[in-house]
Amino acid sequence: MTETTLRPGFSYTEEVAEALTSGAPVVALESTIISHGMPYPQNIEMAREIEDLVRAHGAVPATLAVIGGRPSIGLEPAELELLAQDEDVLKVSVRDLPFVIATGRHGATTVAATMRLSALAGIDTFVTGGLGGVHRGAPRTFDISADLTELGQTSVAVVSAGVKSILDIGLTLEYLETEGVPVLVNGSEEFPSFFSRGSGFPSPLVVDGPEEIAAVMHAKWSNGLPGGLAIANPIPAEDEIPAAEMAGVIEQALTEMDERGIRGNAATPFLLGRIVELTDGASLQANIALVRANARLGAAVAVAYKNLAR
Ligand code: PSU
Ligand code: MN
Repeated sequence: MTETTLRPGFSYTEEVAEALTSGAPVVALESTIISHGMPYPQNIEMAREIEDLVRAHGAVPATLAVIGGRPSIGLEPAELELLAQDEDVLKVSVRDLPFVIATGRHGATTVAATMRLSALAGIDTFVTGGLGGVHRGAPRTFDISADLTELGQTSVAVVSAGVKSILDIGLTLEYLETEGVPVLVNGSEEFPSFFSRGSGFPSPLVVDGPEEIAAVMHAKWSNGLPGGLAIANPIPAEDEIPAAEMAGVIEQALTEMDERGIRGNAATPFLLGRIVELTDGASLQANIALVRANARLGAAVAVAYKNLAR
C-alpha cells in the first residue's frame, strides 16, 4: 500500500492524517467555493454535506485551506465555519501561498492552490464544482486562470462539472490542450458547461465511469507523464439549467463587471455572486446538485485509483 508521510509545517485533522499514513483513499475539496463561491449559510451546509457524501462513498474528505498561515489538510468544524463566514478570508491562488503563510492569515484556496497543496500532501484526487479558465476578452486582458497552468504541471485529477460560460469555453479547451492536460468527460460526447450538460464543444476524450478514469490516471503517472487531469462530470439531467436560460444572466453579469471595472482575482467571485442574485438562487441549487454528483464520482475514482496503485 502507498503510504504518505505528514509534512512538517502543514496541519492535518486526525481523520485525514490517519487516512494518509495508512494509504486509504482521500479526496481533496477546495475552499474558495466556500468563501468566495456561494453565500452563507448554503456554503457551510454544502461543505458539510459534501464531506459526508465522500465518506459515504468510501473515501476520506480533506477540505484544504490556509488557517492562520498554516496549510491545512482537512478542517475542524470551527475552521470550516470561519471560512464560510469571515469576510477577511483571502482568496488564495498559487501565487498567494507564500504571502498568506508568511503573514499568518486565513486563506481559501482556489483549484490551483488546492491542487498544489494536495500534491504536497500526497492526495491524488480532488473534487470541485467548476474550473477556472480563459476569460472572455483574454486576448485583451490576459486573464487566464492559474487553474489551467497548474493542471499542466501538478499530478492531481480534478473532478468538476466543466467550466461556466462566464469563460470562453473554446479557448479554455485549447489552453488545456497546449498544457498537455487530458480532458476526460464522463459519459458524454459533449463537454459540459457547469449548469448545462452541453456547451456546443465536443468532448476531447470520453470515459465511462470511475474505473476507466482511474485507469487513465494510472497510465499517465505510472509511465512518467506527470501533470493533472481534468475530469468533467456533466450535471445530472434533472438539475440542469438550459444554456439558453443562463445566457442572458451571464451576459448581464459580464456587462456589470465591465461597467464597474472589476478585474483580476475579483472577477470570478463577482460573476459567481451576481449569477446567484440574478437567478434568485436557482443557480445555487444547480451548483449544489452538481457538486454532490462530483463528490460521488470523485470518491469512487479515489477508491478505484488506490486499488490500481497499491
Ligand atoms: N468557478 C466556479 N465556482 C468557483 C470557482 C470557479 O464555478 O467557486 C472558483 C474556484 O476556486 C476556481 C477559482 O479555482 O474560482 C478561479 O478563480 P480565477 O478565475 O481568479 O483563477
Ligand atoms: Mn484571473
